[in-house]
Amino acid sequence: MASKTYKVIGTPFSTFTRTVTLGLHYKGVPFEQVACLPHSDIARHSHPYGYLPTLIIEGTASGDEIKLCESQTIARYIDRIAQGPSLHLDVSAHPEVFSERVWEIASLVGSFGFHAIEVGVVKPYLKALEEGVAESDIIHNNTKEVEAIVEFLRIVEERSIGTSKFLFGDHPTWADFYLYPPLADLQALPFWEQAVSGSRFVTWMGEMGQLDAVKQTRSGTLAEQHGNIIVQGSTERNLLTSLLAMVGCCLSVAETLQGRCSQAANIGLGDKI
Ligand SMILES: N[C@@H](CCC(=O)N[C@@H](CS)C(=O)NCC(=O)O)C(=O)O
Repeated sequence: MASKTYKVIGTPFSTFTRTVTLGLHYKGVPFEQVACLPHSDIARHSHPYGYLPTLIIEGTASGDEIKLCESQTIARYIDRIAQGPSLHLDVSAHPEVFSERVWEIASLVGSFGFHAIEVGVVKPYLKALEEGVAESDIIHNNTKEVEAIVEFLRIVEERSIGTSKFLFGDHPTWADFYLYPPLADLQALPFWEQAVSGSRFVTWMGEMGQLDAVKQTRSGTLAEQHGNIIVQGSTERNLLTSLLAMVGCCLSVAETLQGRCSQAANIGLGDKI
């Protein structure tokens, strides 16, 4: 019987896609990555709502191609096919901590952190830069949004093991792999110090940066591309436009929901949706 092969559908720019590729690299599972945008033909063909990522499994016993979507589903599958190295809490080292905390953080990142960082700060920053607003003004105008990130990180900090190298001990867990991609985007922007100063995330980011899986998934991310904006000068505007298009694609529904919630809040429906 042929062995299974794996294809990840999603641009490296997508933070949820990076969570999955971090897990695959960390566990040494070979895969091919198809770097497409959300709602592109291939994304729509792979995911019922055209989102990223999807994992396509070929070479199954039935000969059928299996498409798994939703990053937490894919994470469970990766754990099943490659049990080690573990991306879970070591309960023998930390019997006092509920192991479900790892998934609590993963879910909080998906539901709140992604929104606070990507919709709240990354996209407005790139948009303002593209419109020619001075960076000092952008920083000044985003104080409230950065405060929301500080609050989110405080929530993560209080639910993780404060004294450990990674969020839940001396090896990374899925919680670290969910939090890292949006924080790596933030680290590329001038809000980073304000957002993390005095928190565990300053050293945590350094520890994460040493992981081979992190190095292997950097290409094509905002952190890498943003470096090009700074050094390339004349191509800056084009690059910004394409980065903005990429972030915009990755956030279209999140933004619509945000708009709907704030309209509802204006007419007093905030607590009903
Ligand atoms: N719950 C999904 C969320 C995936 C997600 O939001 N992906 C972004 C790219 S990072 C996307 O496809 N966004 C499309 C949109 O917002 O329309 C998961 O965990 O896989």
